[in-house]
Amino acid sequence: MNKTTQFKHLLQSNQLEFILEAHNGLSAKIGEEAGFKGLWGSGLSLSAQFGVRDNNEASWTQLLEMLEFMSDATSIPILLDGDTGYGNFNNMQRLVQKLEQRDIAAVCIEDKLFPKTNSFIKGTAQPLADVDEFCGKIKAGKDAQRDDDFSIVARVEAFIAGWGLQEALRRAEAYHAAGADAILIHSALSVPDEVLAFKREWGERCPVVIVPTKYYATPTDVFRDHGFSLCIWANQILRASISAMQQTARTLAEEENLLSIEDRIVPVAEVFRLQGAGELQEAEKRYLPKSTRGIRAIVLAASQGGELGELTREKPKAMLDISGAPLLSRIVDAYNAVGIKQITVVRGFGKEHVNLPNLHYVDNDDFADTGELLSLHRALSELDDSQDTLISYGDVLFNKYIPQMLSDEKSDIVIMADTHWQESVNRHRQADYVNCSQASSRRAFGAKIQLCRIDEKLPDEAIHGEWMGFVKLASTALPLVRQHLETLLAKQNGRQAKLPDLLNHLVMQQIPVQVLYTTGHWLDIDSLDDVVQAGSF
Ligand code: SPV
Ligand code: MG
Repeated sequence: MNKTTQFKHLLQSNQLEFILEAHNGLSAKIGEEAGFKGLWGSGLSLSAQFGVRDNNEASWTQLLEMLEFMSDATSIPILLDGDTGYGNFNNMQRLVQKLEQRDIAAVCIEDKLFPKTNSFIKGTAQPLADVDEFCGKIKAGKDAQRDDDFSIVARVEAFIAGWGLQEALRRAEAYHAAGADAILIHSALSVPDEVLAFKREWGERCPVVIVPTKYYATPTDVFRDHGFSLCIWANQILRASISAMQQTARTLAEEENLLSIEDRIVPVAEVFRLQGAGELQEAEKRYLPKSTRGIRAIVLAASQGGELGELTREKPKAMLDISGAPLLSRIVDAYNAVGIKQITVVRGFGKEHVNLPNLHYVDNDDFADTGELLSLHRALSELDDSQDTLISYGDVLFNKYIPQMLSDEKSDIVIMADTHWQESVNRHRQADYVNCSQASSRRAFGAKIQLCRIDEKLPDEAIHGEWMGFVKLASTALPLVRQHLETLLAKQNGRQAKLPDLLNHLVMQQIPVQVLYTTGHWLDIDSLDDVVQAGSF
């Protein structure tokens, strides 16, 4: 429903409605979230938030800019406190046009002289507008509006200026006849006597709006019983924020630390929520090219690496010192070198030692009796499906061209295999060998090679290479891979399963796993000998 129509319904509903003061996009949004069906663009609050007086010191176009933010931030109607209309009938017409353009539902103008003064500052000394001049302004405003539901509220300041009920009624009658959609009857008394007397005489001629700032002690049911249409809480959000700001500022100035403040203020996450940061993140997934979103890495580093004996008695393998820097920091450097800086590390054994900065840590505290797939699952549970993901091990050093090749490859699931696998065999260690749709050869160059099986125990004649521990999952493959990962983990011994088990499972499900062949430029740290070699890697 149009905001203008929403506001009209508030004015015309047969119950007392409430609108809340707001003075910027944030307060407007907070008002809407609290459940208000409309907002009051208070002149006092708007000028105060600019740090100026409520005397038309801020120009009306400056107010308009802020109203645009308020309107954009909300879906409920705004009634602008338009003071005196910022000039004569001509200025009023332009004001109405500009408000309609910004989706402001209604404007209230008061029968005082420009520049006005807030009604609570020496009200009785304030001159009132000439009735005929003010009626012309109302008529001009009504003639200027394009939307039939745009409302003009005429504010009667007769009580404020020290005139009595008869003057208030005379003015209200004239404004109503000039086309005003409602009358706002204002009073500076601490009791509601003036507005109640007015309403008794006025009856139901048109909706009546009140601002009980000074007669706040009056029970709201009194207003209901008298048939008022709209009640404006005109400045309480501004005042509440001033209290909070003053208290916080003073405490910080005195204490010079955040300790007694932090728990009394909203977390920055709440600021982001109010700003709609989540919506932007969703939009980025839809509209940004994938390359711009970047690629991220998961490093599986939960295991102790017991084969290194004394070296890994306390620290896990990933934190082994390699020529003055931990192995993990060399891995991070290689990723960083190709622009990958979002790195999630799964820790387990000796996790307190795995503490390099700028990494996202996920813990697998069951590392002693679980396998890599559980670690991978822990990491993926904390990540969304928006980014391509490289997976590697915390004990494998590599040249930066490896993550580069994997990122450049467009297929959904990609692994890398070293065709110089026989050299590894010479070192008599266990390795994950791959059998593929095609061996590496000049003829195979450029062809899409698919994984057929990955196994430590392949017969030599079936081996096409040694898997180097890298898997790339495109963002589009993540939901499917998650699903299969969970299926495997749920199986008997699933919690001990390793990455090759996942790859074989995917192949068995006819999900293609592409293989990129390469030679060398990586080092799996499995022995003291490897540690020595790593120094010159
Ligand atoms: C305002 O909120 O700016 C008003 C109401 O005009 S009052 O301050 O009570 O005059
Ligand atoms: Mg005002």
